[in-house]
Amino acid sequence: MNKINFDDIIKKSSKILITSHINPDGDTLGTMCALYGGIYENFKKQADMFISSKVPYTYRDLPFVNLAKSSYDKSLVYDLVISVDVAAKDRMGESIELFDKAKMTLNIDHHKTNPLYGKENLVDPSAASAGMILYKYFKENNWKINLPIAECLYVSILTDTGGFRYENTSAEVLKIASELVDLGVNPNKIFRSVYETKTKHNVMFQADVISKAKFCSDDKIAYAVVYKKDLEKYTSTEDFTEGLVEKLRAIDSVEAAFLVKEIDSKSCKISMRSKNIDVAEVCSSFCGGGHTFAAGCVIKSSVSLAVKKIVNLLNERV
Ligand SMILES: [Mn+2]
Repeated sequence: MNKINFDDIIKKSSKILITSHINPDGDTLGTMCALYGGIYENFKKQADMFISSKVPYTYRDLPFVNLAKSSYDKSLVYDLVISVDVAAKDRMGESIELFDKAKMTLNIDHHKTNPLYGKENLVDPSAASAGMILYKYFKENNWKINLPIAECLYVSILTDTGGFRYENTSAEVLKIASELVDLGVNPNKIFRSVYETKTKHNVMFQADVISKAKFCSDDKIAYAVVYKKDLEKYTSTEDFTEGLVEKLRAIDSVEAAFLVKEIDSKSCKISMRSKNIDVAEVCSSFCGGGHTFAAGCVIKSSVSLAVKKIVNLLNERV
């Protein structure tokens, strides 16, 4: 990981924007909000925050998240734009224009497929979440971490380790989580807010999608499809597909699972999970990427053709 002098960059910048990635998750939002809080607490500077959509229901309690906006004046030139947990520039959504125009850019991420697109890059693929990288930077550089900042960092780590269950849950992850608890974070309160407040509609919707899942290669591959018309029935900001693909991967025979979300008749979004197969590599065939056992991509084809293409690639690997 590069050694950069982020403190100096912040001191020199008066207009700062922090951007999360499209379809925001707990890591990108938690890291963005922790950085917002950190910059305010330590430098008394108020950064702007970009979110591509409404705040997902799951993260409604995250400190500072309601200050994030999904539109900024395109003519603005920021001194500094920081992307967090954004694996590739095109995952920024509309903030990419502001990123490209900024005088300085910093890319804080942990995806192994990250091409180091920032002028400065703080990228560590061994980190369990982008928030872990930020926490370590805060500690090494003696940033004050107050309770709201600690809560944001905790959400980043909690969600990217699947609630401290995935293979990236190392001793270091638990040590940092414990340090955040020492700072006042209440694990039960955050767990309930993030994981145990689904609406009835979401639970019923997920049960319906799972019940229609398909299996192939002796049940080593599982997949499910969410059609646009089904998702449109729900107007909530809740992410109706969160956790779905993990449920398919949990099936004992399954080696690789994927969820296909129809965007329109010619494109669909894929989330892929595996137990041993490198799905970041599979997704990179479609210009996507991510982590070894959790990756995603967008395929420019109908749902049925996308399913065929992925099953073919996975078949060679299971
Ligand atoms: Mn992440």
